[in-house]
Amino acid sequence: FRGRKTDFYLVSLGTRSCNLLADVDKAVKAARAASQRGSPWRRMDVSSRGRLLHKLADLMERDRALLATMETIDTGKPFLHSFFIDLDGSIKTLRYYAGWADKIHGKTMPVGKCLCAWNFPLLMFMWKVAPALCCGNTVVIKPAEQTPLTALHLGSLIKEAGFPPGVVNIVPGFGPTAGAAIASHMGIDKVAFTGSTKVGQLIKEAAAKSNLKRVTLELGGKNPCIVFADSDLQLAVEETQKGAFFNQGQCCTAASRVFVEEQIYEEFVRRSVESAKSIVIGDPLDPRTSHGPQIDQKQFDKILELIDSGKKEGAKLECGGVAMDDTGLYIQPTVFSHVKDHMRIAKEEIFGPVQCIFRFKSQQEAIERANSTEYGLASAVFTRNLDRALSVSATLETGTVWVNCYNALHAQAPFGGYKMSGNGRELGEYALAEYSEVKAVTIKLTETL
Ligand code: TXE
Repeated sequence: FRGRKTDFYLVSLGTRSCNLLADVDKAVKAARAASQRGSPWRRMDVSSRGRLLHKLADLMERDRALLATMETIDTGKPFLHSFFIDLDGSIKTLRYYAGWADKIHGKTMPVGKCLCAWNFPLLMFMWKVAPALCCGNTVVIKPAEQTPLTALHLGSLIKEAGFPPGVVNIVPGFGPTAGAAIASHMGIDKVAFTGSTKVGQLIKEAAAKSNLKRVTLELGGKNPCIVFADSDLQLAVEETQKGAFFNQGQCCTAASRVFVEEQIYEEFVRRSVESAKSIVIGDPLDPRTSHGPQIDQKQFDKILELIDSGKKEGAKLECGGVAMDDTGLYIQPTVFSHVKDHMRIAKEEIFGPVQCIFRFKSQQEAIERANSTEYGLASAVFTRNLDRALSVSATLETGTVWVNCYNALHAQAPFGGYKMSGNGRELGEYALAEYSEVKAVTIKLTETL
């Protein structure tokens, strides 16, 4: 996969990168024109809008194998994951918002007298585009430069479904050019971004310096899992490890800090290592594979450098820790035990298949250490005690808490981060507010009711 993938995306991007600013401008103009008063998109009744979103979901179902293959070629994630997880999630998100299209309405309230804003290419596309279209907006999308294939194919499906021209505009390109042009464009009202915290800061700055466009950000995480001695041990081992290694560890929700109560620590580590060693690594297009390569050389090098820092700082490398010999950008699933909070692997987002296991003594200590990070995206609690599950969930400073499960994401449930993991919420009813303006119209009545 190394090298071959690079050739692929240069073919699709090469001819476009020369005039990106003009392309972004053209896309914004097309989106603005498509949302003009009187345009087919503005005139379309809300149930037809919902029907179009359903039609697009039908076309994605028709092209499911093709889209899953493209997603695997772009990202290196195993084909069965693309087919069952990414496609399933994208189609469900579309159908969920298709159902909302005719249910968005204002509220009337009586008042007294007064004067009176790359790791999952397809899913990220849908998490943003489906609620935006559901609310009647027009959109400009820039897929990550590493992974443009599925977005481009979706462009043709959007046309085939019958969305009016200009409603969805796809501009593949690089961050500092196309991405920056979008963030500072005067003709864009809102930007939704998924990526690194550093770029999230640049986007907010550009938004503030241009037209104060609204910004929602879904950024990094250093997500804690707290495993109590009273939990179902095998379930906790399996879920936290899936959380750490899913998508080759390239998840903003990766279970990157696993805190285990001291009584079960050694056994938890033993079972985690056994499980990590049984993972099938290989060609992601082969359906038997459960672990593919990393996305690109830059990420690959960053992960190995962080693994090295873990060894140097004194964490115990239990398994993995190295690349597979010259087959591509593959890194063996890696487990570190005896990780301490001050180590780089405990603080920085690794974005690779590295599980870090910590030991704790008391509930209070586990909560404090879990919260002592600049991030606040997701967390998990493993216990059979319902009271404890609820009270610990309430104190964790993260937008999502999973109890006795991991990565349980649904189109209906809001997703987003506290602190430097981002602003705003995606999915569920909450996302609708991010893509609509609220207007209060107050009418003075001449007759009292
Ligand atoms: O991200 P970037 P990179 C984290 C993860 C990873 C690190 C770096 O820790 O190791 O970020 O990854 C666009 N203006 N996540 O370098 O640079 C770029 O084109 C506007 C977490 O790939 O943030 C791409 O579309 N846009 C994460 C997107 O930003 C710009 C997902 C992501 O690239 C831009 C990915 C600019 N100046 C990485 N510069 C998650 N939250 O899941 C770049 N971009």
